[in-house]
Amino acid sequence: PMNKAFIAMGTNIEPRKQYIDEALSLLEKHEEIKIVQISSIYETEPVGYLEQADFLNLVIEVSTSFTPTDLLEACQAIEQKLGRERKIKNGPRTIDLDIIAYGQEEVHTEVLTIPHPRMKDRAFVLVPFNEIAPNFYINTYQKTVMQLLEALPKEDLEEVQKWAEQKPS
Ligand code: PH2
Ligand code: MG
Ligand code: MG
Repeated sequence: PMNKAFIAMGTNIEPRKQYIDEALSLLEKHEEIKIVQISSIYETEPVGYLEQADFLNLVIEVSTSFTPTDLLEACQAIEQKLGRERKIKNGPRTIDLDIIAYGQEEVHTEVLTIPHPRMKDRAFVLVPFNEIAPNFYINTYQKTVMQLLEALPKEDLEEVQKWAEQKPS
């Protein structure tokens, strides 16, 4: 059976766009994962640990036959392959792949919590998520993605701007 899941991606080490492209193509290499939608890319101010470069963030929808745990392992393998190092909590990274929702399932294991416990507070997740799935309903919060976004402080939205790749002229 195929399940609808959403993955939030973030990077703040150059070449940021290349890390995004490589992560997408590595996800697609799995027969068990089909990418269904890709949001715009947003440039966002760091949240949590402030002394670091701005991020590029986006959200994708996938259709997957993987279980949540298998999908997490696939995401972590991609982070490893793209040189992710974990030195500082919330610190700089080549690529971060977070499963933010997996159908209407709630998952609570040692290594995985779905829905992602901080997504409802984060404009850098909700803005791109709302772009591709405003009416997706999250049982855990009894709200749609759009309603979660509308509940954020308005000033948080200013820290999330659509990003346009600089094309050589
Ligand atoms: N990820 C974090 C912590 N802070 N800030 C932004 N702007 N974007 C992120 O993806 C991000 C963050 C932890 O994973
Ligand atoms: Mg994260
Ligand atoms: Mg992560």
